[in-house]
Amino acid sequence: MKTIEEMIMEENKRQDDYVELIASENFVSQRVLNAAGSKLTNKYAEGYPGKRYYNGCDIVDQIEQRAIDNAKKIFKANYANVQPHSGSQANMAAYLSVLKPGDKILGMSLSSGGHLTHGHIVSSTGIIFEATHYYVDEKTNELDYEAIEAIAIKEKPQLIVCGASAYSRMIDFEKFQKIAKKVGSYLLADIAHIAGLIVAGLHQSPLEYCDIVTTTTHKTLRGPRGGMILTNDEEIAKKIDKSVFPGNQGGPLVHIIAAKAIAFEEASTISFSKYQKQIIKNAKAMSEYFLEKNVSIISGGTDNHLFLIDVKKSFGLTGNIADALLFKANIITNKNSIPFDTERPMVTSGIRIGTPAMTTKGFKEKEFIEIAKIIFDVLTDKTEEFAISQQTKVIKILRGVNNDNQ
Ligand code: DSN
Repeated sequence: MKTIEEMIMEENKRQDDYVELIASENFVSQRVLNAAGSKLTNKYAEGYPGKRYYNGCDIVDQIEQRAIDNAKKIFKANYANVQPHSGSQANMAAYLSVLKPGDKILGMSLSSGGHLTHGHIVSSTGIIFEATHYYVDEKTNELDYEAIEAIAIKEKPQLIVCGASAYSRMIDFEKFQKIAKKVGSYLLADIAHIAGLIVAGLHQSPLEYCDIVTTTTHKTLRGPRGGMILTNDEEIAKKIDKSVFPGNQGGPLVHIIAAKAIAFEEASTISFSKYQKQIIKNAKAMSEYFLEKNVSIISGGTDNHLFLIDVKKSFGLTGNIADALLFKANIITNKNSIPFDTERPMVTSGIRIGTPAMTTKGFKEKEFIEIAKIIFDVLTDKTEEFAISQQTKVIKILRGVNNDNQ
């Protein structure tokens, strides 16, 4: 039987041998990795810096305070809670800080690009709260703020969620704020996907417009797997603290909090801003290649780190078949529902492509266009034999670049 250590070595090799285009994944620096794998994992620290339930927390107090200070600095926020174990837990803790079970939330539907925790029926957020949804416009596949306002007026939610997991256009938080004000609801922005772009000033920041902001720390932000909640409202901040601990979690993962502190420090550098700019340039270059080939891109392009291909319309394939074929060519994408998809979520009509991870590995427009060409050829040919024959080319492209995050 293989040991876990052997399996970790195999996973390390897998990460070296595949082109990683899952929009929510990234490769952290060695410093982040060292902190996440440190002896801090041995420590219990229920509570907050200076107010713990156990002794021996003086060092982890300093670490958590550093993570909080770094987060506040990069997001220009008055408050940060760095304890949520994940984006989903950040969302639930944030909801329960200002809502009661049974209250109504209004979020973006999953097939339009929203997240399960924005009130989908299979998520506890759709079970505990009464959830309603808004959709992208059927023609443009972009957010239609007038339509969202009409739904908000009709539904009168206590909280509106903006933010997405599969939406390639800018989100106008100011317009959402106007809608929330009009219907008297709280406004929460889930910036899990675009957090790094916001830190680099490449996307409008929601802090000025939203009551609460949640995020993961491991996507464009390039930190360890985890969540975080931000706000500028002093009263809401107190409620969030209580809702995270003891409301939703026990002891924080202090090794991960240390890794978050390092990632936030890295995110304050000029090289991080350059990296974020390159992510967008790469996504644009790749999507433009596909558009030239008459491939159907949802909403006709991208302003951020990802885009969706309608593989049914473009290649006569379902998302699950397309991502399986690409996997044979050592290219990892994920099947993804597209707006108004008629296929089930395990099948789908689309694939989602993101550039953050391979931009970290050093890919520029040239490499992304080379990969786009291979994707186009594999999905046009449709045979496993052809896909497998492309592996050598993919690995050659991978070996030709240097990771810029070590
Ligand atoms: N699973 C994440 C994503 O891929 O977007 C969202 O939680």
